[in-house]
This record gives sequence, structure tokens and C-alpha cells, in this order.
Amino acid sequence: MFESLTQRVSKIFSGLSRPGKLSEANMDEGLAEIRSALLEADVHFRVATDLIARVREKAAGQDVLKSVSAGQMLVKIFHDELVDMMAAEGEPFAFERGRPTIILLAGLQGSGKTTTCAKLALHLRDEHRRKPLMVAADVQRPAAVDQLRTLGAANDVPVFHVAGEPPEKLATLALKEAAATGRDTILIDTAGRLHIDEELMQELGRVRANVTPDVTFLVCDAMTGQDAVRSASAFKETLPLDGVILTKLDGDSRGGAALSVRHVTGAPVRFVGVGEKVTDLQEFHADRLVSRILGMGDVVTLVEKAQGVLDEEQAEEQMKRMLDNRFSLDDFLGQLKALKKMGSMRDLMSHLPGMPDVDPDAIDDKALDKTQAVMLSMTPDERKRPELIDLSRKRRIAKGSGTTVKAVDGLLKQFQQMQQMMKKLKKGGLMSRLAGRFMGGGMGLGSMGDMLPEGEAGVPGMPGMQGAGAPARPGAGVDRRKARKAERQRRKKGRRRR
Ligand SMILES: Nc1nc2c(ncn2[C@@H]2O[C@H](COP(=O)(O)OP(=O)(O)OP(=O)(O)O)[C@@H](O)[C@H]2O)c(=O)[nH]1
Ligand SMILES: [Mg+2]
Repeated sequence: MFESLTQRVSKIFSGLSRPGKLSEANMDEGLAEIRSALLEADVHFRVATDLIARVREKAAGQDVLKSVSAGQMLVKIFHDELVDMMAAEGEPFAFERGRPTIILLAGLQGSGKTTTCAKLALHLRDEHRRKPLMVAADVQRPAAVDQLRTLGAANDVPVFHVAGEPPEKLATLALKEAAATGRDTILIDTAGRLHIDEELMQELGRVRANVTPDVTFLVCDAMTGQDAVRSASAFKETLPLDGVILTKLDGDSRGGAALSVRHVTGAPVRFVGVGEKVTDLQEFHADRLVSRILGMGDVVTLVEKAQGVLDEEQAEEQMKRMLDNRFSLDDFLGQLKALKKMGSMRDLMSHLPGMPDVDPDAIDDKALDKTQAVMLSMTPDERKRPELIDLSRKRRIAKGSGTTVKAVDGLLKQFQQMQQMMKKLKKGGLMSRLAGRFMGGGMGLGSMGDMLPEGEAGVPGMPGMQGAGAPARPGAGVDRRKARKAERQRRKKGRRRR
């Protein structure tokens, strides 16, 4: 659905891949193109204009981190603003104990209310363990009741209707029915109209007055693009909306409605319909959609992590110390802290470009915690001069960190090996390669495992390094190549899933 927008946007951004500051000139050019791509995707005019203005403001003069390009930085800013523009707060439903949750569905004719009613009932039953009751409150069309009954019968969801009663009466009666039959969630399907008119709004108003819905959803047909947004605005004038459900996103809609609805109406998109089957309903997640549109989730995450955590100066300083063999346990500790701040290692690894054959599933955050605890139990003096650490100190450190003398020994040994490795690498000229990686990626120790020959050194908790709890590195030679390939495929799959 968003293919053409995605294509255009990624072309624009890759044009901005030169490293360096975001300059007014290159940014203006890029933003103007993005704006026209948005309009082409049927994004509301005002929405596109506002969005671009905010991105420009955020990006102006922003320093580009050394490890990312201006284009990548802009992707990140654009991403955040888009998510901001669409994201909903909290959950779509708040269920309360002791009384049924009432959900009202409204919308124009043919927008997909009845279909969505059944989809939601199944979603609530299967994902939230609710016991739904669907109420056929569309008394305009005789066939409407049958349509809902058929859907209910096919999916084992009871449908309530009493012939001859007006919608508001049906709603009240349904409450009693739910109490009598042990149903805890009531979904009211209402009649559609070709246009929003006085009669429709009054009908909905009467239903609301009788049963006070917990959630009122407007069902909009995404294929109608900006008309969907306009009708949402009009509904919003008289009907308090908690959310919008966009249907037919599987069609050839350009997606503009999804991007505009929340900004224009204030009501967030909560679900999207992606087909005619009852299972074709998805919870709407702004961040996922935006990642899909930009097709650059990896870049965004990378910039985020680089921004949030890594003090580049510090990384460089550490690198220099490594090159001079001045890398101490303190530096080691600093790097561990940085790695930990970055959140789950697993997550981090899977987002780093050029992070070779590390199986993210093999990373053990707990082992990292342990290593850090051991180091924190050392005195600063001990960290500077590990040779001070005799058996009694080891005992103290083990006790302080809740580990064992063996664990302390293990850490010290690894650190020693690491320093030896540095020397070897330096001699072998590998150091410059390592340096390049460090400086370029702005990364910490994580990058190093890759450069260390197998079995020679280790960082606890990192795969490929034989620390406490770290699984063995994939074997050498063919196995390693295989592992590399598997990893690449795994990542590719991961990207597609977004
Ligand atoms: N492709 C696709 N079709 C959908 C989707 N949602 C609904 N439809 C189809 O849209 C048509 C209208 O759906 P209904 O659920 O009857 O719409 P309604 O809003 O209840 O219509 P009225 O009761 O007449 O106002 C049906 O043919 C549905 O199968 C969707 O997400 N994707
Ligand atoms: Mg209907």
C-alpha cells in the first residue's frame, strides 16, 4: 500500500547519504521532495506541511553524529515526527471488572462496520479472553441483521437483535441480555448513511445516551483517502471518538488516510482492516507502520542508540588507550556500562550494520551484569592495577559481587588475554582495521569480538568470547561462513517482518 511512498522516500534519503552536517541546502532539497512524496501518497495537505515544518525545525543545525550520515539523521527525525503524529496513547480498550465493556461502531455506508464488528469480536475473544456479544442495531437495511447473524454463526459469537425495536432500545436490551448470558463485551453495529446527516447523528446520540459506550470507534474506508479523513472530522464534531478503524488497507489505497487521521481529527487509528476475512484485522502500531514506510528501521535504531548512549569522545579516547596498551579495567567497565545502557544486547546486535556473524540469541545479558558486578566490587586502585588483586582481595570482590573467586579469576584472565591480544593485533597490523571499525561505528567492545581470533580472548556475556555463561563461538572455516550466511538471512527475514 505504501510502496510508492516507500520507494520515493528511500531514494530521497539515499541521496543524502554523504557524511557531514545537515546543511540548509541539502535539507531543503530533501524535505521538499519528501513533502511532494507525501502529497502524492494522499496525505492531507496540512498534515504534510506541518510535518515538514517540524522536521526542518528539529533538523536545523543538528550535529550529525560521526557514525551516521546526514541522510540517516534525517531519516531518524522524520521517523520520530511521523510516529508522533500517528501514535495513540494507552491501549484501545480499558476493561473494567464487574460490568460489561461497551463498544460502539459508527461510520458511513459500506465503510466496513459490520465486518469489523465480527473481526473485533474475534480479536477480543482470542487476544483478550473476552466474551463478546454482537448487537445488530442497524435497522435501516433488513439484510444488515442477517449479515451480522451469519458472521456470528460462522464464528461462534452470539448476536442480539429484537425485530421492530429502534437502535437505542436494542442497545439497552443487549445489556440485559449480556448480563443474563454471561457476556462481558458488547459490540454495537450501527447503520451507515451515504453522508453524515442529522438523522444519523441523532440516532447515534440516542444510543450513546442509553448505554454510554466505553469506546466509540469510527470505521473509515481507507480507499476513499482524504474523504475518509473529512468524514472523520465531521463525525468528530458531534460524536466523541476514541479511535478510528481504517478498513480496506489491503486495497490500492495510497495510505494517506492512515497518516492524516490522527493529526486532523485528534482520534488515533487503533485497528486496520486488511482483508474481507474475519481474521484480517490488525492492531495499529504507528512505529511499525513508519518503519515499514521508511523501510529503514535499522538506520533509525542505529542512530537512536548512537545518540542516546555513546559518547563519541569517550569511545575515541578508549580506542587511543587501547592502541597505547593503556586500556584498563576501568575502560572495560565503562564500555560494559555503555553496552548495558543500550538496552538489550540482543536487540542492539541485530541492528548494527557490519556486525558479523554474531548470533544475537546467544548474547547473555545476565552474564554481562555479573561481569559488571565483579568489576564494581573492585576498588578504583584495583581496576587500575589488577596485579594488586591477591587471593584475599579476590575473596572480598567475589563476596561483594555475589559471585565466586573463580568468576573473579576468570574475568582477570580474560582481561589479561585481551591485553595480550591487543599487542598481537597491533603487531599484525590488524589494529588499524579494528580502529577503523571502532571510530566508524562509534561502538564499544562489542565490535571487538569479531576481530579476535577464536579462543584467544573473551568478554563475558558476549557470544564468541568465552566468558561466564557465553556460549561457544561458531566454529572456524566453513561452519563460520555458514553461520554468517544464516545470520544474514535471519536479519533479512527480520527486516521483512517489520
Ligand atoms: N478488502 C477489504 N474489504 C473489506 C474490509 N472491510 C470490509 N470490507 C468489505 O467491504 C464491504 C462492506 O463491508 P460492511 O462490513 O458490510 O460495511 P458496513 O459499514 O457495515 O456497511 P453498511 O452496513 O451498509 O453501512 C464488504 O464487502 C466487506 O467484505 C477490509 O478490510 N478489506
Ligand atoms: Mg453494516
